[in-house]
This record gives sequence, C-alpha cells and structure tokens, in this order.
Amino acid sequence: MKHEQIIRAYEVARGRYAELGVNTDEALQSLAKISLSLHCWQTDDVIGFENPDGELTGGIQATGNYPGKAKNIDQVRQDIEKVKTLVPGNHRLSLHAIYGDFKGGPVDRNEIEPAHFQSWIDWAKDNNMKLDFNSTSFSHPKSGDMTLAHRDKGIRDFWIEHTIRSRRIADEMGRQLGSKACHNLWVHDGSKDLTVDRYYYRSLLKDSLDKIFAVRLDNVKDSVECKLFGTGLESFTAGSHEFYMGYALKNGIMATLDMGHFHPTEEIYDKISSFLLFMKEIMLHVSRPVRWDSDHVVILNDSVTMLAQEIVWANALDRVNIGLDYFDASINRIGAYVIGCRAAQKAFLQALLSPIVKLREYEASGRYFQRLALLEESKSLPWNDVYNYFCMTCDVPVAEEYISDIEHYEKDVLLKR
Ligand code: RNT
Ligand code: ZN
Repeated sequence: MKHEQIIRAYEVARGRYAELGVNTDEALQSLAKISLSLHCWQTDDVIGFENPDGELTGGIQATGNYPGKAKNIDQVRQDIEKVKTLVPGNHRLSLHAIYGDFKGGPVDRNEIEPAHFQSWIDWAKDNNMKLDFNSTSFSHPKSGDMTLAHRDKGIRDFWIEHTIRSRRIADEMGRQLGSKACHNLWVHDGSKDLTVDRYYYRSLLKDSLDKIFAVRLDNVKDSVECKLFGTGLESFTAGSHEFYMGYALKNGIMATLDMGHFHPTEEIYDKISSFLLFMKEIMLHVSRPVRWDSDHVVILNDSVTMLAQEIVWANALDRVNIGLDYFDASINRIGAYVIGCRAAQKAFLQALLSPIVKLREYEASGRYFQRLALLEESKSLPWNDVYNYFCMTCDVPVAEEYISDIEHYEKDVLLKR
C-alpha cells in the first residue's frame, strides 16, 4: 500500500472514531506500549537444544513437518530477529529452560545455570528485547507422567532443583535487563486413567511448590499455569485450575490463563475481572485451541477480541503479562508468529478503540438494544486503517505485504537449512 493512501484512510478513520468520542492517536500510543512475550518454541516445534533428535512429551504435541525449522541457537535467534522486522512495536522473548546455550555439552535439567543463558541476555540487550522464562518438565527421561507430584522423592527433588534453578535464571535475566522476568511454571503431572489418590498427588505438588517458592526473588514475577488435561493424561491433572488458583492467591503470585486449558467451551475472558480483584497481576497464554488444547496459530476471533476487551475495559493493561503459546509445525513458522502477533495486537487495538464511554452510558441507563447495536457496529469501524497506519509508522510491512517478505525469507534462509 502507498503511504499516502494509508495516511488518507487513517485520517478518515480518525474522524469516524472521533464522532464516537474515541481518540485514535491515544489508542495507538497505548498499543505501542503493549509488549507481547513471543514464545521461542514456535521456531522449532518445542525441541530446544538438549537433543536435536529428542521427542516432545508431557501431553503436548506439535503436528506437521513443514520444512525450515530452526535447528540450533543461531537459527532460533535469526528467526526471532526476522519476526521483529515484521511485527510493529517492542516485544519480549519467552525462553524455555531447554533453550540454553549448552555449547554441545550435556547439561542436565538439575545443572542449568544463569551462565547457560548469558548469551541470550547479551543477545536480548543487542536486540532491545526483554526476557521471560519457563522451567521445562517435559521431554526428559525423568518426566514420565509425574514430576513435581511424583510419589518418588528422588524424582520430585530432581524437578524441584530444576525449577529453583530456572527461577534463579529468570532473576538474572530480569536483573541484567532491568525488567522483571515472568517465570511460568507448567507441569503436565497427571494420569491417563482414573486415579484413587488425587488428594495425595496434589499435596505432593503443593509441597514441591512450597520448596520452589521458598525464596522470593526480586527480579522475577512468578506464575503457575493450570490445565484441564494433556493428551495421554486425560483423567487427572494435578495442577488444575482450582489447585493453582488457590495456590497463587494464598502465596501472592500470579496465575497463567492459557486459552486452551479449560473445558472446551469455557472462555478465559470472563475470568479476568475475578482474578484481578484478588491477584496483583496475571499472565496469559494466548493460543487457539481447536477441539483440544491443540495450540493452533492465534487468529482474530471472538475469544481473543473479548479477552482484549476485558483487559482494556478493566483498565488493567499494566497488570496483565501477555504471552503467546502455540506451536504449529505445519506452516511456515515465521508466518505463524507474524499472524499470531498481529492478530493479538489487532484485538487490543479494537478494544482500545471501542466507544466504551457511550457503551457504558447505554448500559447504566438500561438501553440494552442500543448497547448491543453499538457493540455490533464497532466491529466494522475502520480499525484496520488505524492498524495499517501503526504498521507504517513502525516501519514494518502493512497488511498482507508481509506474505512476500516471508516467502523470500523461506526461499533464501529456511529452505537452505
Ligand atoms: C502446555 C502449556 C505450556 C506449554 C509451553 C511450551 O499445555 O500450555 O505453557 O505450551 O510451556
Ligand atoms: Zn500455555
């Protein structure tokens, strides 16, 4: 698209929004401040650098074998740098513990140290990014069906040690980069078939968590992520929603809401206001479950738009840490990032542009037809012209222009791997 055309469309959009009492310039200023935490694991289908031939276990799965996946640390960085040129704004990178700079040496999970992530911290500085971190309990000989809730103390201790080390690494990232790192803890612990000891496993998990969180770290924002079930672990998950909700509230830490971790028709947008009344901050895993927690690429759908509305309408942008979490191995992986990041940004922009003052007036005076009508009309207001203008001012491709850019990258870089 030509610059003049983008600017002209933006000006028309600005006028149209002004009629509804919405200031598009302010909305864009707010959008520019929203950092998404890019999940490093879309680059390589959640394999990491411990063992390039390793398998993904723990009830999660990446399906597809599209060519060009990242095979080493340089390629992961190269891909993230490419994504940065295609998504407007400043974003964070979320690393898993299996993505350390192990330099080919075997480093077991209970041996990882900040030193293994120093080159990431340096890279982040060079690329003006902040980092977040995740302990990794899956894809390991000791992970099986249970880790922190395992009945064997030796196995539990191994994972406790791993997770304590992961938090320390996050702390170092936060300290050096001057921005607290979110540390997200998700474990798959569960059972394929009926278990008769739910209370026992959950009490073991609670005890492990108490050991892990015994020391507060100044540069970490801790979060725990619940799940309904994983594949192969359908009958029981120790870290359920109620379990972690209780744990997080009692211990003053965050909970992570992953869009795919609830009952199939359950949506997370309605949980935001309840969480925010009792928790200082929360964390999101923006994803797109299809039938199960399938981690499809995020698109602009009702689940994401309503989620963004809840956050913006609760005036809580600074209390919500927005991570992405999906891993689609069936399409170009850089494209997967760009589609998902842009979809999330568009949802937030739409929310920032919604005529909320008018909508609340209608609601307060019981004019519900009018409220619904304006909600419907808002969907087709020219928000996309505002987004295009944002991309142009951020010097990234506008609208579908990024497709050819990614095609070139595929041809010149990805297919040569
Ligand atoms: C799994 C959780 C978890 C992982 C990542 C890789 O169901 O969503 O967040 O997807 O940590
Ligand atoms: Zn998740």
